[in-house]
Amino acid sequence: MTRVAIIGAGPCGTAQLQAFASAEKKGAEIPDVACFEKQSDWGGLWNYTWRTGTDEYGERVHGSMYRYLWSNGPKECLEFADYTFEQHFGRPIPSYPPRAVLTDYIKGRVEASGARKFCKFLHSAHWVAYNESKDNFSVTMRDLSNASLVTEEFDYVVVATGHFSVPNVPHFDGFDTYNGRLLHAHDYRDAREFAGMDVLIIGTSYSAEDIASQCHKYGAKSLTISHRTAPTGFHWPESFEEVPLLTHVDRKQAYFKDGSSKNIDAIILCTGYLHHFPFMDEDLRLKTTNRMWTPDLYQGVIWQKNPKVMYLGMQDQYYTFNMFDVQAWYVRDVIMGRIQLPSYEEMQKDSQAWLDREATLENYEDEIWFQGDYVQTLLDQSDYPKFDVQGINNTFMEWEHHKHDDIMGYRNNGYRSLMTNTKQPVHHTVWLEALDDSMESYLGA
Ligand code: FAD
Ligand code: NA7
Repeated sequence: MTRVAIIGAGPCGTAQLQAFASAEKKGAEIPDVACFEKQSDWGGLWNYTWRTGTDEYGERVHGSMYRYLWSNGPKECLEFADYTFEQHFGRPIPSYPPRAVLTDYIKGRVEASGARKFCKFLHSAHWVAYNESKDNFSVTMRDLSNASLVTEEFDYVVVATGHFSVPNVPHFDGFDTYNGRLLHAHDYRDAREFAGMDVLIIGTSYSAEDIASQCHKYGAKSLTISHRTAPTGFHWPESFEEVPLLTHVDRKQAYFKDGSSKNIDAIILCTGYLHHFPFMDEDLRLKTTNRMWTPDLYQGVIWQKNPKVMYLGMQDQYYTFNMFDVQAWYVRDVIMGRIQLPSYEEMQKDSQAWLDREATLENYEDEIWFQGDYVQTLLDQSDYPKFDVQGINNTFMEWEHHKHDDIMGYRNNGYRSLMTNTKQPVHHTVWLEALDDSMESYLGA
């Protein structure tokens, strides 16, 4: 029987499990599937942990999520087509749920499908190598429960370990002797730590805008956002300032490229993450930056140099959960022989066309339509329930406009579900004043 190893049980790995479970439910004979997850439960980044650095087993802590995190995009853009929010929560709920609510939703679907039977928790991928003679893979796992190494053979390997976990940490002169708190976003956990402080944020993307907003919400004295390429351009509150790139620090004084300087109590490096797969043999290892089209992956998922290796969710992400789903359904159908892959040359040619288009993208609107077209391409090729991709693109446009109108207030909007067509309510409390991020508070009237 064909054996499939899935590495990681976050939203991507659980999407892959859901895809197989759904085929099984429809009567298909599915392969022998095993999902290896280094945490003690599924959910990926959405499982909050207070830990930073290494965990109780000496493994690198995967989690980058922090307390009080609310979705930074409308849930209507990530909704599963086979399991709606209304199905899970029994009624329409507001559009920007806090972390616990999204975690409950992700876990609820895969729990209901009975896919837990495929999972081995506390198993960390250690090494994956291709066996030329057998045309299969030896997958070595570290069983964290008893610190032993276990090797099994598989015909396919699906890598679903995410790419927002291993921090990209630049160095700036003076960091060695900086007299304040210095950390990367990966290790940021609680905004209250920064109450009353003058905080410097390096970077201008999602982590920067959300962590800056959080620090403001929970009482930071001032926020200074330092950019390498361009300022964010959002209408920030008065206590914010956007400055060019940091040049160096001297004790607690931070100096910037325009010659200005400022006394800073804490520096948070919101400088992104590395695609890091140290457990994959060199020939199988994806090497890419965080971008809209990842090279060497046919249809964004198939490792062209050895198409029995698949990578899920490796793109920079506007679309998330439902994109992971269409990827997982496509991968399932390749593995189950329902989709035939073309030659290496044809795969390369197809990828090159996407890369050429990626090079023409000028702004977020172009990027959203690009990713929407990609999602549609995969959606057309499997039996994943059809959904209105253009409608989701339009919701993304509204979201971006709301952010540019009011960065502190965009989460106070409600959108129409593209899956159920129901307009979702606005939250009972405006985001800036909603300090309690529990599921009970969010779902309360
Ligand atoms: P992950 O969620 O990272 O899951 C990967 C899994 O693989 C983890 O469970 C991990 O333990 C496991 N793993 C890793 N290495 C190994 C190994 N060697 N062996 C075995 N298992 C391993 N998306 C949104 O849609 N909305 C948001 O609001 C949002 N906010 C975000 C906020 C932050 C701070 C971050 C970092 C990301 C956010 N995202 C958001 C994007 C996020 O990437 C996706 O929502 C989603 O978690 C990606 O799923 P994944 O399965 O690819 O990766
Ligand atoms: P992103 O989106 O990859 O952004 C990384 C940011 O870091 C971006 O603004 C970069 O600036 C900046 N960066 C990277 N290296 C440097 C150096 N050396 N100096 C200064 N600035 C730098 O990562 P995020 O963490 O924001 O988002 C990842 C996910 O987490 C996302 O899905 C969210 O939902 C949460 P650039 O524009 O390239 O000049």
